[in-house]
Amino acid sequence: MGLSCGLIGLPSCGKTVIFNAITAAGASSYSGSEMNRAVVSIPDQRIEKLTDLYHPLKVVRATLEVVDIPGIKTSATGDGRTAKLLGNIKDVEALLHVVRCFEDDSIPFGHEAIDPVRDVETVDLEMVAADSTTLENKINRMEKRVRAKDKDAIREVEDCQKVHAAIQQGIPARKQNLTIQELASIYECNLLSLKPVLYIANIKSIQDTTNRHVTVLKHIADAEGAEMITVCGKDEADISQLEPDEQRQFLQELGLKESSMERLLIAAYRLLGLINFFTTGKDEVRAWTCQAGDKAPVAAGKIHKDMEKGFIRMDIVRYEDLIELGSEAAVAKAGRQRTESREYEVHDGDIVVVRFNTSK
Ligand SMILES: Nc1nc2c(ncn2[C@@H]2O[C@H](COP(=O)(O)OP(=O)(O)O)[C@@H](O)[C@H]2O)c(=O)[nH]1
Ligand SMILES: [Mg+2]
Repeated sequence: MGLSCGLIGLPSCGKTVIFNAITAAGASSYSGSEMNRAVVSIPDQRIEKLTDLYHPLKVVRATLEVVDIPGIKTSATGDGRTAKLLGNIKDVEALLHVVRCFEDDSIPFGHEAIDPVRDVETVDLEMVAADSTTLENKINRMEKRVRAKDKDAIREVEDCQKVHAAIQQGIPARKQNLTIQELASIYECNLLSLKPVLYIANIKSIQDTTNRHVTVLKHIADAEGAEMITVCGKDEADISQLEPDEQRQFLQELGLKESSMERLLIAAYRLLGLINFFTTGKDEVRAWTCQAGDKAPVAAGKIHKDMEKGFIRMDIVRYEDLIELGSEAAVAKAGRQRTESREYEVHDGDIVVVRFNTSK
């Protein structure tokens, strides 16, 4: 299974409503009983264009797993339930942090006023508290090796202690500007506060795109170099119930191009550092997912392990060239088809044919 991202945030900030809107927007399949989980398709206009060009029997889009992680509590009690919730955060690679930016007295929130600063801090502190314990456990486990003057262990523990000290001051690991060495030292801890975050400002209505709470949240996001997107979970959930044609008409009437759920999924995908490459043909047009920076054999391995093992070369047509010239043959004729070897880093939008040797 591919990568997954988790919706987190205080109770009643709108996670489940947003989850429902997301899963209705992308064809979904459910699994798991305790938490809402779904595998959703990532919208990609290029797939539609490629489909028009090839009229394939089958189209396969890129997917992402989205998990609705039920409420982090307002206080760090460290009880079993909290531990379990935090454990669920461990299993996702990126966090979609929903922050309530809508006022509505009829929906209890456990607070007098809406306050994104307080809410983000509360959630960060929960994660930081869990990380503190995780780091302490690791440091304790390594004590023997440190006493035996194992140089690697001493360095690793020093790194962990440094991160731990900052965590004790309430600074999430993702905001600590850690070096590659420090990141390697804490890698196995899988710290919650190190996971990349996309902030989601949940607003009252799709038309009222901003308010002072959204502005505050944007500042928080900017300060840590994170992205923020604004959605109205409730309206989006309603829209997602409409037929595709009605949806488009509805959005048009509001002067909107796309549903914010599409924006959200694309942003989540980017947050995970993922890119798409394609394979095309009469049988199938398919988007594949790899990490930005993956070399050609690794990307080929996403299609089939044998392609990675027996990798010879990759023939590539750029999506833009194909659309401009209209066919692979035309791209080849124009001399724009490329052949790349093992060291090539696959680009977003590459249409590939992998040449490989099965006897290797
Ligand atoms: N007005 C308004 N209400 C919302 C919005 N998003 C969620 N709600 C309402 O807030 C309540 C809590 O939402 P829910 O998704 O269950 O929160 P969760 O605890 O984070 O999963 C529900 O009654 C929703 O209908 C929104 O964008 N605008
Ligand atoms: Mg919920």
